[in-house]
Amino acid sequence: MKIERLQTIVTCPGRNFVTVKITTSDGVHGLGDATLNGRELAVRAYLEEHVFPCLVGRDPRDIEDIWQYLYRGAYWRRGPVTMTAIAAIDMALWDILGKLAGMPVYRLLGGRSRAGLMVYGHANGRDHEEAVDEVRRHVEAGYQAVRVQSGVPGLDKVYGVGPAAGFYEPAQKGLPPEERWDTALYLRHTPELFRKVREAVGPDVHLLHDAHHRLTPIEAGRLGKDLEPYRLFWLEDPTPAENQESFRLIRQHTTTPLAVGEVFNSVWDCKDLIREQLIDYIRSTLVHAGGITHLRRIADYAALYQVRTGFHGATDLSPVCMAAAVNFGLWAPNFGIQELMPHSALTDAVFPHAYRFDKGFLVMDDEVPGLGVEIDEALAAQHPYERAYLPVARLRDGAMWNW
Ligand code: KDG
Ligand code: MG
Repeated sequence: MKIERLQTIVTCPGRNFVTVKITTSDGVHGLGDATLNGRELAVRAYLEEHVFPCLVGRDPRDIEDIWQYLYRGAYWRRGPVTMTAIAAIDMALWDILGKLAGMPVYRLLGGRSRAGLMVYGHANGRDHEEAVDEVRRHVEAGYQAVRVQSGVPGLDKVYGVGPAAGFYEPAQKGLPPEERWDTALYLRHTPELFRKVREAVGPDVHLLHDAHHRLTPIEAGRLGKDLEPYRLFWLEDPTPAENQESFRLIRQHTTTPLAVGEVFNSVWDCKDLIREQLIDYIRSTLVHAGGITHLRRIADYAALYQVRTGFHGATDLSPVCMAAAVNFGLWAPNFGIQELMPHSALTDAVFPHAYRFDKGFLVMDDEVPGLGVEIDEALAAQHPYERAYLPVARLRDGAMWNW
């Protein structure tokens, strides 16, 4: 059996997605997500110009060798574009292997460790009251874990909060929008938000929060400490993690659990964070960190240090990635939680999938072979790519800051 055809399918059913489709000489095909928000066409070019020509004629069952060929063999290692491209190929090959075996991918990984993946939804409010209402709405819908983000008085736009209650999609058509940021205002208002939410929903709901890289380590330590009375499930991306050592300072100041990694590409980005137990959840996900083959290594390494998974699951991770994440999470013994930001009905129509939300969990019917996701190519073609970017952030004096 050989890899015969490799394609990218770029579509914008409301937001952009890049999908890899690999077809074998036996007519079996597999799908992989290759979406890198705001840099979609760089991954497509990397795949089409530099990866696809090298894979035609190879045995699609040699997943490990193909992974090593694309990683070690490229000489230039890591980086978001490379690792997203490798991830897409890897996912598609696991999908093919599952279809060949007539089994879901989680069975090939070692079988189920659990019945379903606990997910967290997004409660976004333009102010605290709206955020509290959104948390209540999620709890009524069955969520056991809810991420809470709120507008900050004095700031026009804040990460995680859209123009209407609930809905939030950060990527915007056209060129990158600019947002103003003020750490002092954010630090003043956020503990109060969680005081109100905890008071409204009681002790049992898991509450999460994403600081989205905005703080310095000592500011993050202070926020973690101020949030301790409200018993968060996690505080995410408190500070940029290029410098893994900086998390030591945060840990010295707070027992609020920490989650990091949605922008990581490989185990090398989180090796020290895990080994020194500076984090509690690793958020790297299949599409941006080398696919199932590499995430399995990261998860196994993390398990040695009691770090659990908490994979990124925003709308820019396509249903192909989510299907892979569900398979992965059904297996991973140290699974922690999965982010779920539901896709639009149109996106779900372009990518029909076997996973579904059920009372706070993502579940999948038992014996769907492969990843359990397909693409409706005719519908995808009706929604061509539209340039879109994530926003950028500036401080009040105009200097660039971390978005
Ligand atoms: O593409 C970037 C988004 O996925 C990211 O900003 C969302 O931080 C995010 C999250 O936790 O979902
Ligand atoms: Mg995040």
